[in-house]
Amino acid sequence: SDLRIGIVGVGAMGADHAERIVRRISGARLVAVSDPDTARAEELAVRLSGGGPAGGSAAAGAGAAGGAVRVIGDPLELVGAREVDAVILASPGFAHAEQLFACLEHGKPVLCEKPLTMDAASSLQVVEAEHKLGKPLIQVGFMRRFDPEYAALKQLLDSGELGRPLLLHNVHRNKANGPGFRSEMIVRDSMVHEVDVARWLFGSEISRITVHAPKPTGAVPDGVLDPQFAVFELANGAMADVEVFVNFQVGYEVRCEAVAERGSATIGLGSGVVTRAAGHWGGAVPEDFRVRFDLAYDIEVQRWIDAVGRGEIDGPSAWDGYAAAAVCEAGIASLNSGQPVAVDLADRRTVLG
Ligand code: ISE
Repeated sequence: SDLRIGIVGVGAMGADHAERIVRRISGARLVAVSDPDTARAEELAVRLSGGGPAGGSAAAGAGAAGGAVRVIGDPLELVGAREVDAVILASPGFAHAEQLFACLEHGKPVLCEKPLTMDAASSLQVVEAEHKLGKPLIQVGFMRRFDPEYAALKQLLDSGELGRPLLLHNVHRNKANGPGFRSEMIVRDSMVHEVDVARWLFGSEISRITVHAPKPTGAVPDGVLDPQFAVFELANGAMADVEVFVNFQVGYEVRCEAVAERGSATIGLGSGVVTRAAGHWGGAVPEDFRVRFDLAYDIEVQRWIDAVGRGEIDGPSAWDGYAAAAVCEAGIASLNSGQPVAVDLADRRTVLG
């Protein structure tokens, strides 16, 4: 029978996941949502109750394929609710720690959007609490691992065909973000993706990070450092550079080139459909991550649902979330000091036994 999903936080990402669960994912059904903005939660619940692609009202939907979606004010009550089998956390990062502990307490599998938590210490507590249960329940929403282009790049590097990977060049641009998206968030919410990508592609922890800030774009308020340019030094000797620019104005662009001993490989060139017309040639630039990583999210969530059904997780773990948090914490320190900062990472074998 279908896994009954509750979603905490129905802003851009949570609402996108809600649509995905209702319209595209098999083996799962949306039963509850929670959001501090009750009107937003109510609107979504009404729109998605009943399930099918045509949508329908909550009343009309009762008894239809998807069933009704309940709005639960308190996110911790949603986590504990009897009708919720598994949880998607799409709340802001600062709310994650408490909600993750509630998921662990109730034994509920959880797909937690990044960042796992706001700092390394609380992320490590989450890792330890999960480890004590003896069963992994947490998957972190590093969706790029499920993007077919990133997955192909990973496969190519792992095949050894290009020899040993040496360098990774990353570009990560957003069209725009609100003035509330401060310098630390650019590290913790945006650059965190490259942190995970570098660790994952190269199969090594990041041991040192330097985050430089060029003179900011005029598109941000005083005090916000955008763009940022970071260098990661990995424990295996490889290095990665990252440009993160979250107010690029044009659209969403994520690119990555891996350089190995006998070749290089680039993904994210965005040359999907190229048209030639009226004296121009070109294609579209995606508006944001929901468009660019649409398929990655679908694959991520479907594989998560399938794995939860088997009592497993099938993706980035709480440890991956913790390691990324430790790197971002060092990254924020580096942004403030202008100096390289060593990453303080607990010993994996000591923590996980
Ligand atoms: C957002 O939260 C994401 O996760 C996107 O992938 C990233 O590009 C964006 O900068 C973040 O704000």
